[in-house]
Amino acid sequence: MRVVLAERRSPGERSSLEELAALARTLNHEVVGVLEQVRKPDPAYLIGKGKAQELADLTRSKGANRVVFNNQLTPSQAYKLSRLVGVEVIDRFQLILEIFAMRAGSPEAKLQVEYARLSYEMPRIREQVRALMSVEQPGLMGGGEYEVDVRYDMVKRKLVNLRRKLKSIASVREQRRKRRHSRGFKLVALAGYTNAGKSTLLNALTAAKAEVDDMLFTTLMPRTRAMRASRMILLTDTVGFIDGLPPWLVEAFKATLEEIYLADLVVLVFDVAEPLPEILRKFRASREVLAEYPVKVVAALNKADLIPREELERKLKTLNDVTMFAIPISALKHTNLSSLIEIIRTNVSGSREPA
Ligand SMILES: Nc1nc2c(ncn2[C@@H]2O[C@H](COP(=O)(O)OP(=O)(O)OP(=O)(O)O)[C@@H](O)[C@H]2O)c(=O)[nH]1
Ligand SMILES: [Mg+2]
Repeated sequence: MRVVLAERRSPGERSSLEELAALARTLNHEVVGVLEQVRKPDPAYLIGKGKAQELADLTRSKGANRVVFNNQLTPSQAYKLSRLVGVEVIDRFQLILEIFAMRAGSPEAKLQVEYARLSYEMPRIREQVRALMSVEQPGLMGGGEYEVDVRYDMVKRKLVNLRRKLKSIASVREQRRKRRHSRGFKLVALAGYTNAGKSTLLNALTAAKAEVDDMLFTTLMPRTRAMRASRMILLTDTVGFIDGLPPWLVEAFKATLEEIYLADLVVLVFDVAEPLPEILRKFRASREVLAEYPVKVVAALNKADLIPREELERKLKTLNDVTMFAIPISALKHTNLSSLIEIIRTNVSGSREPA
């Protein structure tokens, strides 16, 4: 699939087209063109009319068969855009949903992804059907309303059903956590942005053979293993964070994310090779995700092997100002893991009691 990426942003807003490109590559899409515009959102095309025409020309000249917007599109915007550019137009969240669907191996993951997909669709059904009807069969609006209702009810019923199943999965997970706690195990969650190296770290510290890949969202479902150095400490690898996740997506993955929230300790894994402002931004955003939960956090500055010593020390100094424990490691090269293990050991003992 050949894709053109598009982004609208407000003045002063940071571009995240690079991340969108990484998401697209994860789906095996080849990025053949990029278009960006700084302006306020336009109700019709999101970008300006002229820019939309430019997008159509770019898509045609590059022979692209899909356009991916980094912004959320209303169904009517997506519809109008796709009529103008002549190929399918989707937004960032549809792209993420497709990746999740591709990665979802277990029945639990499939349920969560299905729930997320329907939650995305639900508020759009009315507008979607209307947009279709008004363009193609203007006379049939009356019948269309009936179609909408049927579809709406069906999706609603499915969502209720899925929610029930997800609840029971969450309670199975909860029981298991309680059992482990009562047997004296300490639970440590590896969390952090996607591609930071969480699974590589899990493999380095345990006997796990979790899949590792330079793609986003390789891991969807938690995997728990005993730490080699301390058999009573269980490490859990989790789904990665990404910027701007809508609440419905977080809601769908609630059972999974609870492995993070309800751990005795969270090891937040960062890619220390990224620029410092980016690391700091991700650090703050991750802390925000965890803010509601009284869980202890240590920061593992991973991929230290990729940067020169001076750069690492400079970053470490800044990060030590914002967090108590920031420790540089290389999960890949097994560097400094003993220090991390020590920090984990000290911080899980005497942490909160099982719920
Ligand atoms: N150079 C270097 N690369 C690393 C290190 N740790 C992980 N990587 C690479 O970073 C990429 C992502 O690693 P993963 O362990 O899959 O990352 P993750 O956080 O589990 O990612 P998701 O499951 O996709 O969210 C892979 O290509 C790893 O080989 C490290 O310490 N140094
Ligand atoms: Mg992973």
